[in-house]
Amino acid sequence: MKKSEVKDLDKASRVIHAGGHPDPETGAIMPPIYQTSTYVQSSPGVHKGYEYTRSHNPTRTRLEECLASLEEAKYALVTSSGLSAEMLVMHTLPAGSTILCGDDVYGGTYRLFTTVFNEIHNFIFINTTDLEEVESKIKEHRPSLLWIETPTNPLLKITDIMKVTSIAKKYKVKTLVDNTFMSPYFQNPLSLGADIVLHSMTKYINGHSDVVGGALMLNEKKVYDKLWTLQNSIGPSQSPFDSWLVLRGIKTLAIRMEAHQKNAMKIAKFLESHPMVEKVLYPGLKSHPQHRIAKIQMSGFGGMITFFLKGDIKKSKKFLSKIQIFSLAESLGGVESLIEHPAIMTHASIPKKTRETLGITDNLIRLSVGIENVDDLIRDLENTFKIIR
Ligand code: P1T
Repeated sequence: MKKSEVKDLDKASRVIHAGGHPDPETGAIMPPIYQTSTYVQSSPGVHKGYEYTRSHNPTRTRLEECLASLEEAKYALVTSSGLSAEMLVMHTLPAGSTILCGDDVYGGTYRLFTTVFNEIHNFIFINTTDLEEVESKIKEHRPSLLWIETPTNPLLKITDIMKVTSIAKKYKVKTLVDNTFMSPYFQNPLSLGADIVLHSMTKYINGHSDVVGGALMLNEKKVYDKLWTLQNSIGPSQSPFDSWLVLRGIKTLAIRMEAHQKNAMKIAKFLESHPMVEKVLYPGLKSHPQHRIAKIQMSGFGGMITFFLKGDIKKSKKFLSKIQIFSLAESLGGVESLIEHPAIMTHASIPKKTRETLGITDNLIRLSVGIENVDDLIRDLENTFKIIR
């Protein structure tokens, strides 16, 4: 299909066809893995658009084309990890910039900002779900960038992207949205007013827990050029093989996301009615504090659930050690179900006091619901509750 024809397709078709033209040389329906570090030039400086794989690679270019299409963006840049994408964004800002960042973000993001880039920039953590707080902090600190994760990791707090970006625009502040939890299938922040979208491709976009990768999508050429120059100069480009694996994984993004959310909805309701559960956080539940916003800005509720067990750290540890089908591991967004303890695992780099203020307590458990048979998953949870009772 021609690029112009792919543009008009539904997202469920674009995940398959964007960047998916047959190989011009052989007609191969699957993209070749251009596993090469360099490209032969016919005379110095004369080449076919590719000079060196750190700078460009045809397999990666196809993935970037697909990602740009899914996020309705002009440009996409694929990086070696979600965190390296974050690093590139930080380097676009002049030294001494102020960044207003959501207070509940992935622990690695918090670590990057508070132990690496705190030497260069100023970070102020705020509750981005509170619009009055956002406006007053923007007025007070005049930041260069507003950094939002929505839904947040691990508390699944939801920020109203349209409202927050319209406040930011009033003060000429750019907004970045980390869209990892929703994937481009369920949420498109650029169309809601954001300037940059970031993904850890390690999660839903690849979906098979066999690649680490990141991506940035945006519409502004000047910022894209800066990001590309930084990537080329610093070096966190993704390998051709990993880009190929993501191109393979992304083809099923639409059906995977539908399956994740169908299972997650049932599990969230099961947990909500369970006597050993104190509280469940899932954007699809009516009890979620921002359920109304979720329904408006997302086209699905995703596969992540956070719940509070009735009991202490000992009980939580026992639950996590005894469960069978859910694997005890960091990460999320793969076809298999994962379970983890944010306070000990993914968010351990956040100081205990800050964690407690946010509500990341010792009885908080995070589920990444996979696409297995949902009755098997519920039985697994039920059995584990019985064991720890
Ligand atoms: O792991 P990496 O590909 O570098 O992506 C970092 C990252 C960025 N943003 C969000 C919202 C994330 O959740 C992550 C990584 N998160 C985990 C590994 C985790 O288990 O939560």
